[in-house]
Amino acid sequence: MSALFTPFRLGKLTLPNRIVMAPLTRNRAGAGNVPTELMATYYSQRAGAGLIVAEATQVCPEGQGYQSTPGIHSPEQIAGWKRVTDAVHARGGRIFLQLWHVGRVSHTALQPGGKAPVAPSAIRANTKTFVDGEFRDVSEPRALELSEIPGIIDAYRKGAANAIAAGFDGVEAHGANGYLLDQFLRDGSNKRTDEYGGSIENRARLMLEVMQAIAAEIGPERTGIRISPVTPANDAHDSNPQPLFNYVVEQLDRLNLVYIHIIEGQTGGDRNFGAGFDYGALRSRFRNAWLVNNGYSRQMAEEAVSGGRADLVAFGRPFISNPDLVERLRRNAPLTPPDRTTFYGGGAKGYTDYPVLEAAE
Ligand code: 8OZ
Repeated sequence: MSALFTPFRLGKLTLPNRIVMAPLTRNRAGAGNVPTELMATYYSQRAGAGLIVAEATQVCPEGQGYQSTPGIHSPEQIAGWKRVTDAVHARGGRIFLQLWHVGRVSHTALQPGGKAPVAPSAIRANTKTFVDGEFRDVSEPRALELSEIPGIIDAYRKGAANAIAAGFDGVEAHGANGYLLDQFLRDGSNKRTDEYGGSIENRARLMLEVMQAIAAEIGPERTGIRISPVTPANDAHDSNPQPLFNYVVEQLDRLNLVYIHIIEGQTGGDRNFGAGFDYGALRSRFRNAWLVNNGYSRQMAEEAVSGGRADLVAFGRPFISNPDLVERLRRNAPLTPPDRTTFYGGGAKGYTDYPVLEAAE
């Protein structure tokens, strides 16, 4: 039997297979950024995944960077997510929530009071966001005051507590793709001169304090994190990512987090971007589950798991257009290609209307 279809113990959960649904931004939250019944249908259709990681979800209003992304900071949002987790559990699935703060990747039109987005330093990112139905350059951010950092950490802690209240099996902090935690890590976006900037230890401090707070709140066995060491996404860049991420992973290991989810290369693009980066050096520093992602085919995933390079493999776009992706991979059946025009925003079209295979004989 293929290694992809063997069970895996993740904290207190037993995943029936090694295939994870990656977090996917779909911009379909309702008024108040509340998860809808349609979102419950979408996720429950994908309950065959070994684990679903639900889409990036802001932990506070300032953490939002794109229109119609869900939150996990209001009672209505918690209730909306409860419908989602109930629907997934009713179909036998397991689901984590990705906790998000976009930092500087935002627009004043999305910020409370129309204020500037927050960041480690007042450096505008060379990237765009989706707001009022169109792509626009992100706004110039302001640097967070040292006195505001505890509030950021507390927002993640509350987000984790709210996620558990909403019935999630755990959370994944979004430490990747040039959002707030990644902005602090990298010397391209972090020019601070206090204890949150400068040395590797200082730049990693916010991420590690956030993870410590989440793990203390809900347990390390329910706490994962996503990182993307070499991605240029959202203008992320660092002069020397290898020692930075060696240190980050060593410290995450000390927190006994349940998994690290790693985007290899350029997010959603070239896997060889940043060639020469030694991912094995990271893995050897971490004892718990290693979840890999970025453009994996069935065969690549099979090789990664059977060869021991990874425990779990996340698929993104294939899960958009194949709700029964696990069953298709099991049968080596053809995959439906996704329609990019319906990725972000809209309703059921391109969301809950992709077909499943006929029942197997
Ligand atoms: C695509 C569009 C908007 C956001 C990420 C959360 O890159 C995202 C995202 C992806 O991690």
